Amino acid sequence: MPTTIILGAQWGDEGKGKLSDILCQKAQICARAAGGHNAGHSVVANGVSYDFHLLPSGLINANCENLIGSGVVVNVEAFFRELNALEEKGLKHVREKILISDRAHVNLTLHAAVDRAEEAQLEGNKKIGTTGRGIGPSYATKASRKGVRIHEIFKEDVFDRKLRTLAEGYKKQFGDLFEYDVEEEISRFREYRKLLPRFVCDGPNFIDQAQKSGRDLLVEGANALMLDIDYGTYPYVTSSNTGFGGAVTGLALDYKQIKEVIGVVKAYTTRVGGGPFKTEDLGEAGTKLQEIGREWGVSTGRRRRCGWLDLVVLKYSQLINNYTSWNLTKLDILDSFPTIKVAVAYKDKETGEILEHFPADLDYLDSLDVVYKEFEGWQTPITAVKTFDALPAQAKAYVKFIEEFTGIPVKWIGTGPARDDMIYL
Ligand code: 2SA
Ligand code: GDP
Ligand code: MG
Repeated sequence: MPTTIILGAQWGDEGKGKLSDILCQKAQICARAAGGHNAGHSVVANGVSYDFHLLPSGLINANCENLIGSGVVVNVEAFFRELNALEEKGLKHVREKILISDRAHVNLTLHAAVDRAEEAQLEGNKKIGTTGRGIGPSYATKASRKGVRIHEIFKEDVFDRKLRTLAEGYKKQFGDLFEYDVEEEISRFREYRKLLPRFVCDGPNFIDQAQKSGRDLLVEGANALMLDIDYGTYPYVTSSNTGFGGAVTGLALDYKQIKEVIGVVKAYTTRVGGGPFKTEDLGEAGTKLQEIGREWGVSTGRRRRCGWLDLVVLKYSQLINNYTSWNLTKLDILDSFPTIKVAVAYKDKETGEILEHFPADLDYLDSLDVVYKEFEGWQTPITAVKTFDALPAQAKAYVKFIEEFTGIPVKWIGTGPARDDMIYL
């Protein structure tokens, strides 16, 4: 390694968790830098399927230490719930292998109540379609300097006062839409205050020591670039920096130690929640992708919208994150398609101008046509294929086109959900 960053290149659920699990068999530390318990990863290891929302997926590996970094918003209830769920699946070491940065902000039940109230105020297609986990409100209280950090949980008076002040403010703002019992939350934290100390560390110091001593560090991205607060399809985004920048600030990384930035890209596209999706297929192909790809949310169970791979999005994603390689995932989901479409440009309906860049203005984006290139499908199962050379010619052509178009090499190809279903190039 020593420091490798895994980032989602589209709208999330590309299969970051699976690559993370594979690399964590070697990595000594796995760290989350941003987001919260909205980041659902499903990982299949040794025949067992594990679900992660807040915890890093390095926890499957007994030799890997895990950190929830300073840029994450931490829901303490979800933290313990997820640790219990992993233990119930037979992982015995997890409590010894997880730490939380003292600088991370606390995601409260209060934030989820604000999330619900805010979504309720939005109409129709203006709704963001959040996970309802209070992620946006957590980053809002952080930015407005009213948030509560992990280390403040242990100052009971400060913690209780801050919660009551926040609750009072939101009650004034939302009235009956804000359904929340501050005293109930305060009493729950009396218990957490006893349970949490062993898990809390000085986050930036932990990373500094790890990088200085040359330990292999894997940063597991959450969500994806097109959901980034600055570069995603704003306002239909999550509220953190989900790209390269967020990984660096969320963990205080020494950038000189970063050797690889792997962009995880699904062989087609999915999106959960509202917002633009130029290559969405609302017909047969979209339904087929959803069913074969089992495209529903790990955290909320919501159906994911499905459509074709969009190389305009990918090029834009590359422009922001500067990936060193791609992990192309779920190529097997395309096994039965006679024809596979890929977006290569957008076209201005009025002027006929071809756009190769992703625009900021969503109304303008909405007005554009999509230019597709069609590929012949391979129509044969590829899950058992273990080398690039052994892939069907049509699948190789598809992969090569993605490499040439984006200028980035494909280093990993996912051919199924299990650890072994991965071709390494
Ligand atoms: P939020 O809750 O404020 O972060 O929602 C804002 C937008 O970000 C999207 N978002 C996601 N999109 C895909 N996958 C996510 N994680 C879960 C998963 C989602 C689930 O892995 O399946 O279980 O539903 C995720 N988290 C946030 C969200 O849909 C909004 O569009
Ligand atoms: P993440 O949020 O990016 O980690 O992705 P999710 O875990 O939310 O969604 C990806 C889903 O696809 C999970 O159920 C994975 O087990 C599964 N998956 C990952 N890679 C592959 C692959 O190459 N082929 C197939 N069929 N499934 C995969
Ligand atoms: Mg996911």
